[in-house]
Amino acid sequence: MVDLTEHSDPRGKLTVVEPGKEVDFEIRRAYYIHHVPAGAERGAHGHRRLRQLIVAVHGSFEVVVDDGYASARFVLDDPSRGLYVGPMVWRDMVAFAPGTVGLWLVSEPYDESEYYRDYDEYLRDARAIA
Ligand code: T46
Repeated sequence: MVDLTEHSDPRGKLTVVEPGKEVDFEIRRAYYIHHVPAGAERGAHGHRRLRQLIVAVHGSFEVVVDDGYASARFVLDDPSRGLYVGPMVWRDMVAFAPGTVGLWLVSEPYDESEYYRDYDEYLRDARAIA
């Protein structure tokens, strides 16, 4: 988990993500997920190269990460903290609260060939490089 720089004053809070400070990669793309129906799950993939910071800017959800050997579950419910996820990690996003907006800041342009969508293929490669 990464603590983000927060500026708080009587007008509210402003949270900053700046390459070289809160993240150590160049941010080349951003996307956000919203209007997630109750019970929907997203993810179920890994990335070969992509690095990302995930922030629940509103609401909450959980991210389950798996490196091919062990898994861990992180609750994202604070817009001043992000979850860094590196390459070769399988991830699932679950338990979205109603109205949640999740922000992804990532290191690469969109490239479908860079995804693992098949867990067995991911597992084989993840274990081969470990
Ligand atoms: C991730 C999770 C959290 C694009 O055309 N451009 C984009 O930049 C992205 C991210 C997606 N798309 C298209 C590809 C699919 O037709 O949007 C559609 C939904 O994407 P996907 O099925 O990959 O959605 P998620 O929620 O499973 O995964 C996405 C990201 O792909 C992934 O990197 O970490 O959000």
